[in-house]
Amino acid sequence: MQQNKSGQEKTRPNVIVILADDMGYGDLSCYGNHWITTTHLDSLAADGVRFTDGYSTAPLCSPSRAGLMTGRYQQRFGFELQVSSGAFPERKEVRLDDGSLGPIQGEEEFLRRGIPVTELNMGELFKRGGYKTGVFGKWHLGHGDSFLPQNRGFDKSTVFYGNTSIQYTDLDDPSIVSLKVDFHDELINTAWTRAGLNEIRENGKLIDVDEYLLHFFRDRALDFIEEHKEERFFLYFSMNAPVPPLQVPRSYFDRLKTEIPNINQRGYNALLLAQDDAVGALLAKLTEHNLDENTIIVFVSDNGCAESRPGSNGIFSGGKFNTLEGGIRMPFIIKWPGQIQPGTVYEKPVSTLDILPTVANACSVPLNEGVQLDGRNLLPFLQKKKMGQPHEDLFWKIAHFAAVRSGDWKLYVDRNRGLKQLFNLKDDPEERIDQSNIHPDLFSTLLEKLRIWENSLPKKAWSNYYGNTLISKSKR
Ligand SMILES: [Ca+2]
Repeated sequence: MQQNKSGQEKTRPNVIVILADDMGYGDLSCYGNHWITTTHLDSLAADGVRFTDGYSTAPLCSPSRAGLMTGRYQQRFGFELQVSSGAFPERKEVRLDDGSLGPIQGEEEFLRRGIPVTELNMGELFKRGGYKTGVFGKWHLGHGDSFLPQNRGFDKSTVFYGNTSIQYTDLDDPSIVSLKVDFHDELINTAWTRAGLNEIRENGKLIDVDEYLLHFFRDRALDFIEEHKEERFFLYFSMNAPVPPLQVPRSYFDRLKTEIPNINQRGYNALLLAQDDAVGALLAKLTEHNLDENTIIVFVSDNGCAESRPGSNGIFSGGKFNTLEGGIRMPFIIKWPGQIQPGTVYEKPVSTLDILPTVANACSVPLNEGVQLDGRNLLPFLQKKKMGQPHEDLFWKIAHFAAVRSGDWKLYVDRNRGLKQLFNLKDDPEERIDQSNIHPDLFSTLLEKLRIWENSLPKKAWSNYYGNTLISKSKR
């Protein structure tokens, strides 16, 4: 083990950030899923803190990941929208992630999209701070040279660059159940394929994968822990689940035969179980090497479940693409033995922005000097050393959607539909009762806060068509 002068290296914890793709608030049993028991993810909550009001910074993959990885509102560097969705952006952008037809944009346009090098992500910070860094799974933060994981702080990367990659390429194999569950399945060139950007690359080199992809990424993450068990490591396990294309090992599917009669719902929940077991394998590996006591584990999802899918956003309205709670409120858990009291339930609003400052602080990893983070170190709040709340306000903006969360109140904006609404999330978590007329002063205060925040942002660095095709299918 490397030791520095103070011996500090001995106690600096490892960090594992586990990200789910499109998992809804209600998909884990510790967040109310009654169909299945997600034993391992629930155990993280039992051993650490479960956030009831944890948010991602966007209801969409790339921008949400840009906020998570930098600890800054992604709009601060123009990263409001998806970097790309097509497996073959060099041909054309046939469809966008919302399912709508987008303008034709060539490869040159896509190559310039990503997190500017002036912003440091968690991989870069932890590498600088003396950690071994690895990312396994979905990247989706740009595929121009300067945006690739191997050029942005990750010692080891086994990833696909695009939005989704098929879990299992042999569709005739009876051991895997493949189900078409929503709009995603109709995306030409982006779903049910592992081509173009969705091929698997190890440190930038194309590799063939015959295994079930989630298990392949799990095993690479396990290898990474094994390889660096004597050192300090930062592991970003960016799982390609439970997002469609929905393919799941039949053993999981059959297990739910009697409990869940609906085939799509059964398949989706089976995938949640497979995902939970992948997390369980990581936990077992930590225990095997006696690393569990000195490893911080963060689990969160990047955005809510699309409303067209058989997943659950709990009681919330909306879902992926919009800034109603269903799109942005996430299952969010942190386990840190010895520092966070087991079984803590924290109810004040927190954000994926907080992950970077929290883990960097825990590991004495220096931050990007001169750059103001939007996230806060959550530990003093969780340990009740700091009273009050980490955030007075949280903001969202994506295409025509925006929102502000301020205490129990939420301003919701859908500019395409001319909607500006005020909800009290404590009494009305489903965002049904607009109180803008009952509390006009508060309403205008939040509108003004949003205006000031939006005015503080630079122009977005690129535009995507963000249509209403699917949003119009919204249950509201
Ligand atoms: Ca996503």
